Amino acid sequence: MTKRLSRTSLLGTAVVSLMALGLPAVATSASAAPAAAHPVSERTVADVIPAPVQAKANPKADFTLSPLTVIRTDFGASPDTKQVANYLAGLLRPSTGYPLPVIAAPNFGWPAISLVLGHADPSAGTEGYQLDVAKSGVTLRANTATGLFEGVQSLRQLLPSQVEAKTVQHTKWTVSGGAILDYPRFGTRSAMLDVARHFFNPTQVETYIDQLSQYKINTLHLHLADDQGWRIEIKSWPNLTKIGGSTEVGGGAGGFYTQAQYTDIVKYAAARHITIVPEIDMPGHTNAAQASYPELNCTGIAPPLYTGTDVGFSSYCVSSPTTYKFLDDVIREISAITPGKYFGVGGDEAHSTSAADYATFYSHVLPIVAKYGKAAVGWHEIATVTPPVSAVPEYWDTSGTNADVVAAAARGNKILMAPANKAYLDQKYNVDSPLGLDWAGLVEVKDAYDWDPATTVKGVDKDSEIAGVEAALWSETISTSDNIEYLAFPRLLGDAEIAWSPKSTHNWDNYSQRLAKQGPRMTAEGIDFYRSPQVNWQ
Ligand code: TNX
Repeated sequence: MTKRLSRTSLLGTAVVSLMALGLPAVATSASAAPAAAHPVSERTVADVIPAPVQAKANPKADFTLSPLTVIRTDFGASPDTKQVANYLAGLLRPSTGYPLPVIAAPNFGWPAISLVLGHADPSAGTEGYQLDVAKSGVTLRANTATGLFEGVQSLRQLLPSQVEAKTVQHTKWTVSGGAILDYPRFGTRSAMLDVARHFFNPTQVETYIDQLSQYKINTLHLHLADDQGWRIEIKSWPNLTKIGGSTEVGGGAGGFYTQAQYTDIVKYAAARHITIVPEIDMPGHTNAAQASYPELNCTGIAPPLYTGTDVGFSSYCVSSPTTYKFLDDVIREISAITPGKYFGVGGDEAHSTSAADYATFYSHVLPIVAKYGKAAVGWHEIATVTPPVSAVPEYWDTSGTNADVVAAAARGNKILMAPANKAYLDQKYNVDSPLGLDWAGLVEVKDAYDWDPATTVKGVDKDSEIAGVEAALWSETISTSDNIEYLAFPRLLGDAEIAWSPKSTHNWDNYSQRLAKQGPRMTAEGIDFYRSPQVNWQ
């Protein structure tokens, strides 16, 4: 704030004192006068991704930010609400260069973006919001701070794309006029990041969290252990990270999160209304742990570290009590630093574990998860062991038929949908894609959008049977943030829309036009996205 004032003062500004109102002084500046702007008609409230439940554009009600604009919360607003207000100010200040003070006071009629907790339409529920843009100001209402946060994500898309720049831009900061009433179709709008095949450091994860939150994703599933790496400190089993964390696919140095770093990631995500779901894969995909401790192998011999990309060759020793003492420690330590209600128990591709052993294994592990206060999420194979109804099987296959998943849904388990031929962000876009795998087929931007969670598994066709959607990014072929961005963007936006928006809004032609308008936004943000020829990019 001080910096901003001194910068504008140097430009010869008039400082308008609002001290009488208890407001910080705000600078106005002739040099801040708008330069050529994109016509506001290029974007309307109906362009938002994910598509809102209701959006009524009113071009006569555009609001323009000025150096005098304030971000207002109610007097006595909760810390959560203030956090959203400060987050919004943090988004808008760098590119506008405006002070945008956050104030908690009644509205005395100054030009304001008001964040109001409560008094939202009841249909907004716990994550929805109402956004009204009028000539005089913007009012965002929600029943929860999460709803306000999601509303802020829509609001940012009503401003010119330059708003996403990190340095001052000269444009007319017009917010498209109109009204939005919005809430999600599914409660779980998830992304999975595989930090095991290649390690991504906390800053890289936090960058992805910022990008995810922008499209109303509320869950980040971290795949923390696989054959090629163990990525989280377990204090009672230090070799897991010392040995198991020391490499990755291709033989690179790997890495791991200390518990303190993981805790910081959890907090960073929480401030963006994203819950972290930690996953430790088991009873297969376990070579890194078994290389770290010989006693986790039925042979008593530790295998070498593995840096290839095969799956299905490893298995914990199901008959050994040490396996369950180990997993008790792992689940206890991670659960203690995970405020979210879910713990990921893996369960996929256990090709080296017999079906009987698989069932025995989970009869030990699922009660441990419950003992530490968590509910299990597992790849859909866990449906075969009749897990408690609190468990969420995640459907990843492509066939659309799975009797165990249908039976689990009938028992009351909610299913998370991540069909690999639609929602796997690691599949190639086309034969020439420089990154990605193709075992589930090529997944162009249209494929990633053209699906419905309620027709993904035959027999699981009610929204009430479905937890939501997960866009999964496996990392066999990727190792940098640019790589993440290239595979995730823009397909992630399709998954975000499928998870959030009412089915009635589903329409490729309309979506692809809205997606095209996200191009300049992603560019301004520095997101290295795939410019699919299926989209008429702006
Ligand atoms: C399958 S589908 C896997 C992962 C791989 C991925 C690559 C599933 C639950 N497991 O082990 O990384 O394919 O696309």
